[in-house]
Amino acid sequence: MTTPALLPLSGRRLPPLNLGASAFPHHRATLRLSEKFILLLILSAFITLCFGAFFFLPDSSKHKRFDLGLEDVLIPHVDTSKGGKNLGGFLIHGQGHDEHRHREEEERLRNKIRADHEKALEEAKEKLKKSRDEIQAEIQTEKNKVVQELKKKDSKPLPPVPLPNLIGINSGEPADPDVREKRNKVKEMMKHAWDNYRQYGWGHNELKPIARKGHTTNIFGNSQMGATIVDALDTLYIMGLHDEFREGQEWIDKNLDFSVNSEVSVFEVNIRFIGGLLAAYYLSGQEVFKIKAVQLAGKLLPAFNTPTGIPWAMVNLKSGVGRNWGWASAGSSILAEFGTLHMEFVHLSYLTGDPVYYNKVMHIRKLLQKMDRPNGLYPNYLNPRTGRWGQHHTSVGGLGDSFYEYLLKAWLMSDKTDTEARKMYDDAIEAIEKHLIRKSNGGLTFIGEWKNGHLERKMGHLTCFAGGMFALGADGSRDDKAGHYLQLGAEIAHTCHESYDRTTLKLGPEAFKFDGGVEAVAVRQNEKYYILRPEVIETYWYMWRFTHDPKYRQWGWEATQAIDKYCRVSGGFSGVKDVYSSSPTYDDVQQSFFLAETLKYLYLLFSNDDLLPLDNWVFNTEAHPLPVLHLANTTLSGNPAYR
Ligand code: DMJ
Repeated sequence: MTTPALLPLSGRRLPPLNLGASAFPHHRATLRLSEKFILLLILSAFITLCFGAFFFLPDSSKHKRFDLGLEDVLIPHVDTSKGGKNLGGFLIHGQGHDEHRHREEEERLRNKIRADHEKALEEAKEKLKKSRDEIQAEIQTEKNKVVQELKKKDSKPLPPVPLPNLIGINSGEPADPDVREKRNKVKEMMKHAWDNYRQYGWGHNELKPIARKGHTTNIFGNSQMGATIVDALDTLYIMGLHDEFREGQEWIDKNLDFSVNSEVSVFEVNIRFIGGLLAAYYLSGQEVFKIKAVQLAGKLLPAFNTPTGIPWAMVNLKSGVGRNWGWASAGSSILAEFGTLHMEFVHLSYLTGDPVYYNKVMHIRKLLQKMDRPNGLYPNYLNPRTGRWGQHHTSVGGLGDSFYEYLLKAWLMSDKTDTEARKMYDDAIEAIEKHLIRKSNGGLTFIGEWKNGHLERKMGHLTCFAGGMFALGADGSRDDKAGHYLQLGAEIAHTCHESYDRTTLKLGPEAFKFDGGVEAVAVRQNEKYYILRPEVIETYWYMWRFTHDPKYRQWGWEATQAIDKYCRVSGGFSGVKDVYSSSPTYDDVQQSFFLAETLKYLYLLFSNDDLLPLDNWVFNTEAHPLPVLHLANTTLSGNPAYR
């Protein structure tokens, strides 16, 4: 094989080599031809080697520059952590000083990680020196901090609105020493009820005054929501029990939490909690009550998510899932429940400027207006899925009562501008008078219950509130029948007083009959109980305000004494199981409405009329006073605040 080095590159022969003296000076004279040949051989081998090496060098074309129009140099790289851009395996770097900066940054990060790591180790060592309890306490403190922060976020002040006329909050002291004494007695009873709840049931919904511990029912769900505290606040306030009021306020501020997995009655929570909080806010001006009321109302809103907008009876405060009572006819919602939201919801819209609450209750009203009413009466049951009535039962007592009350009070609360509500009230009352109100053989006026075209001649303790309602609605009644309705109120008050007077304990039964020779007396054993209810005393108070007939104070005092004698125990006040028994047994429940309503109405009965005057205040169905809203336009829906 011929060596490529010996072949001409371009076809020309190579000239003989002249190696000269400069290459091999010592041998110049003595070099023979054979030596020259060997040297030539070595030289050609060297040249061949160099030439070959040239072909085996790596292909420099692979290192060609990308022309990006930048002064960047491409270096094969896959790590982008220094801030370069990776383009198909090449990292584009800025100029040299950038690379330097990246290295510095990398170093700084490494140092920081090292320092953090050491710090964490130190802290862990310190923690291990602490006891388990100390560690737990620290965790709790941290948790509390987070909760407080969340609360702060939730408690943003609401936009200010002009406060309505708040007249007669601190008045009412009677000049007559006898009346003053009676009033003081009622205040002392309130203190007894509160102090025992404070001692034995604090934070629970209600008190078991015999067992001396907390009590609750399904209407409040399964959590401790302090129903008695919220329900009692405004009574404490108007009685001047300010230390107790402050205790209650503090508990509400720190503990009343609505993010609980608890299924509550929408109606009860509205009348007791929202009504109680709003009244406490208006009386005291303390923002916390308004904020809590609005938070709670937000939790009730999912109950309205039904095909018709008629709310479920119950709602889970956490999940928002709603449902109806299992006992209600055909899965229906209850008239007295979904129809007793108006006052509180209008105030919520007024205070927040958010029409959502107002719209919910107005939607209910509009729906009811469109429906057929058998004999002009509203049945107690309405199915929220179909929008159809359930059983055709009508009552001015349980299941129906406060729906009628709120029609009248919507009108009063709007400064008599909500004439739509007044018309609905007038129509309903006319139908009730025609079909449900009768006189007994002994001359007692009573309100019976309508059941599928038949009148049941039985009246409930709950129905006794209607005496006060008729009196309250007398002024402004259709065809100038004010005298008639005041008279009707007086007759109902008389009948209900009879139901008390015909018992052994002088306390009224849960329900009483006007049938088969029986007049205003309970017949069935399970209707003979008295659970500290307010309705009869409520009617005495309204009748007193409108007539000043001393018999109402007298009847109220009889009831006060009977309650103090038969319901008072050392641990508070209890309901009794049989008002006809001379040795009654207790039900061992101090109902929250005893503090909210019964004692408040008694206190008002022995106060002057300038305490919470009825021209300025409207009491919700749980006796929580809400101020009249003097709105500019003729109907609430016409007020810009509600659009
Ligand atoms: C109260 O909670 C309210 O008055 C409600 O409207 C019906 N009754 C109870 C007390 O009896």
